[in-house]
Amino acid sequence: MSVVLHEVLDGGVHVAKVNRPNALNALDRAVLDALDAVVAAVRADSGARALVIGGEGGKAFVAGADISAMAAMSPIEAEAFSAAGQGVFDRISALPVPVIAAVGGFALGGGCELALACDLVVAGPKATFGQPEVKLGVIPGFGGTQRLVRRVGVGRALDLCLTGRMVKVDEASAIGLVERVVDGDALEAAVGLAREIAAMGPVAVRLCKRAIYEGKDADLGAALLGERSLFALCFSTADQKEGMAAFLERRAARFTGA
Ligand code: CO8
Repeated sequence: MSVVLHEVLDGGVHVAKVNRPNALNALDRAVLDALDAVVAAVRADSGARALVIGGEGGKAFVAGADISAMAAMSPIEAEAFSAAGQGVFDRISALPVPVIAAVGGFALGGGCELALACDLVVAGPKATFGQPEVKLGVIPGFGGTQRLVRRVGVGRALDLCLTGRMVKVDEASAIGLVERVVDGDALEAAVGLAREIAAMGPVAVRLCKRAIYEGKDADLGAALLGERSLFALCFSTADQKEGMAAFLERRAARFTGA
């Protein structure tokens, strides 16, 4: 059985589930490689509209990097493992389509970092986040110190990383770690959100994601110029013509992604 289950639902929604429930979906090299293969498949699929990442088994999204695989690592091996994880998570972030984390349980250490690498986090009632690495005598190594600070700010990132404490879903939502809290199944809700986004103009969705990421760390003037260029680029698409015509004709748009 594969350590990452990958399926493509109708409408171009890809779903990947980390599948090591007996180890609470801990990330070892095989899982990282399998996630990377999913990312490559999504990138190669011109019909892809979104990727949802979840964890199998109900109890955990991902409970961290695999501690048994790390325990005896040399510094060189640890650096290579960190680089491998950072590389995969960077490629997840860089996907042109939206990536949604479906967190139904523990998202700790590398699991919290995986959620942070996604564009949106949908969390169920039992979702629990944290960066407990200090309890193990190490620091986050899959982007946690950097993506967390960018997401929740310096004070909150320090609070989480220095104490290693676990954060329940309400606090995670309040500090901006989670975009949507749902009562039911996080994966189902994340797929629903992916479908909602997939119904929008596909080129516009990609360009919107690009505008936000390319502009967020830039000077406002340059960022607005970038937005203006991407806005203008939308007018080269059939989707812009269809979307606006459909509005004026009071009917649903039929986007083709062209
Ligand atoms: N790695 C390996 N195995 C794990 C992990 C993990 N991170 N988490 C859980 N497991 C395994 C347990 O060992 C146990 O296996 P077994 O049944 O064979 O004994 C099984 O999953 C079930 O776990 P528990 O019995 O512990 O379940 P509980 O309900 O009692 O507790 C917890 C659940 C609280 C989630 C607990 O399992 C826990 O604290 N897990 C570890 C969480 C953690 O510390 N995560 C951070 C790891 S470090 C990290 O992610 C760094 C990322 C950057 C790496 C950089 C590269 C060098």
